[in-house]
Amino acid sequence: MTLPSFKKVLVANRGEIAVRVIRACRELGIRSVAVYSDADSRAVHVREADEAVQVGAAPSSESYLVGERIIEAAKKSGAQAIHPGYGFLSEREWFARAVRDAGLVFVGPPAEAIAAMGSKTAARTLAIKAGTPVVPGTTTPLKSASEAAKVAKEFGYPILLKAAAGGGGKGMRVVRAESELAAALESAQREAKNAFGDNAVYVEKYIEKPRHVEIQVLGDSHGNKLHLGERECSVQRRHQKMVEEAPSVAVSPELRARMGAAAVAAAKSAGYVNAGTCEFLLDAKGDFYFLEMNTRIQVEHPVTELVTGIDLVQWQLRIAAGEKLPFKQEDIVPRGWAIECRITSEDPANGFLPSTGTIEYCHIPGGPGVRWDGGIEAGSEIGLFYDPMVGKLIVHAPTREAAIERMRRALHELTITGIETSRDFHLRLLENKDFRSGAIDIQWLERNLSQIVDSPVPADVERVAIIAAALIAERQRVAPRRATAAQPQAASDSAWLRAARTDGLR
Ligand code: MV4
Repeated sequence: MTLPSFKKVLVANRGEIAVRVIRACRELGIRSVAVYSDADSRAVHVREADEAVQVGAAPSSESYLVGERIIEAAKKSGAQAIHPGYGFLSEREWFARAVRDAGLVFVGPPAEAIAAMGSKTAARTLAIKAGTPVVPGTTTPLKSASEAAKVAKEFGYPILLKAAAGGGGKGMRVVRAESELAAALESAQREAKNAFGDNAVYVEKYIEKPRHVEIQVLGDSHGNKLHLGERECSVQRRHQKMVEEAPSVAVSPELRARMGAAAVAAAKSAGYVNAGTCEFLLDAKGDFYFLEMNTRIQVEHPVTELVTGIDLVQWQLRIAAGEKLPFKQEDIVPRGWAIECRITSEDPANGFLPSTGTIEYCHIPGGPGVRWDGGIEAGSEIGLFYDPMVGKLIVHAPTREAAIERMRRALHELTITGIETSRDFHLRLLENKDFRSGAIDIQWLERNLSQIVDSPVPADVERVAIIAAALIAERQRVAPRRATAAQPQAASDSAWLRAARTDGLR
């Protein structure tokens, strides 16, 4: 394998994904250029890169989203390519085009492929042409409620109205009867117009209680395309994934091959190159339906890396530099089980309210099969300008059970103080019997949220007892007489108090 021809790459992002890309660059012998806003001058990604360029004020609309500034920074620093990470400019067709027009390489798909997959109705049309199963429905925007009613009659209620330009569930309405249709269509169109500046809404059959299973695709510029298996992403709240795994308990090798082939076919029809992901709904019967294609590296890519042994970010860079994929589809077999927990600066006890402050102490887990992709350290300031995800804890083990035990162990090691985080919530979630058996769907977390938030973290009860024990032991050590006078005889002490005292003195 030849090394990529890039000598320097600009990383148009911040936080953990910027650090992830910088790491890949360093391993490939590529120099990295970070960009940063006024809020990020002392951020980890800025220090980890070989160079850094300030691109504007704290709001992302004045820094990480200003394409011209970023392209200018790339040219000034002598970078040959720009890696957009996820979010920000990663799926903006105009940015991919502007990078190319500036004589630089966009580390991602061609602008045309981003455009082709950018509209849900266009993506459905492409998928249908490719023979990829899509949810029954239309591929053109609805003109009236009566048109919607006619389509709905074909496959029956409930139906789902969706914004063609949609994302994140905006402009979506479930309709369970014809009588609700007109009002739902009007409000979906209004919401779509406000969110995307486009009121186009189309209709799909509503799939009840499906799983969200997505297929990682990788394609080079020489016509080779393959899939790297699935990720199970059903554990989500308000369209924010909280736990992802690879593989999925619901996907057999045979189903993986069929979903994989369907994803590769959809990618081919869009002229896709580089790393991308096809999202599917998988219903209880085992039928799957293409939803959309994400034309970027995704947050949850590490679980695929761990089970396939393929470094996706390195391959993004190698593909962008013109390299050929050296592996064949049959070489790719998922090994073991990987789980990722997205650690956010949110307070689950307070309705997941974003928590701000300075990280005062930070202990990152390690040991066998544990990976941390983070962008924070002690001293990092967590504000409200950007996404609340501070890092991802990812584990790999031979089986799902072993991976869950490993994640539990690693979450216990993870200590972040100064801000609230989702860490304890993740520990609680891992105790849940539905999660443990894999009996989950896309609404499972929201149905069970309050029960999980209110459940105890068993090992933490022990931890609190030990801290209490240390305090009791210390009090009795410094004031033995008062303790003797005020407390019951040792013989009548509870086993708990005796154990506590010895543990506390250790
Ligand atoms: C659906 C669906 C059920 N039936 N389409 C939500 C966001 C967008 N990416 C697609 N979404 C859905 N489309 C049909 N025909 C349910 C969802 C959905 C969902 C999908 C994936 C992950 C989480 C979700 C949460 C709620 C609804």
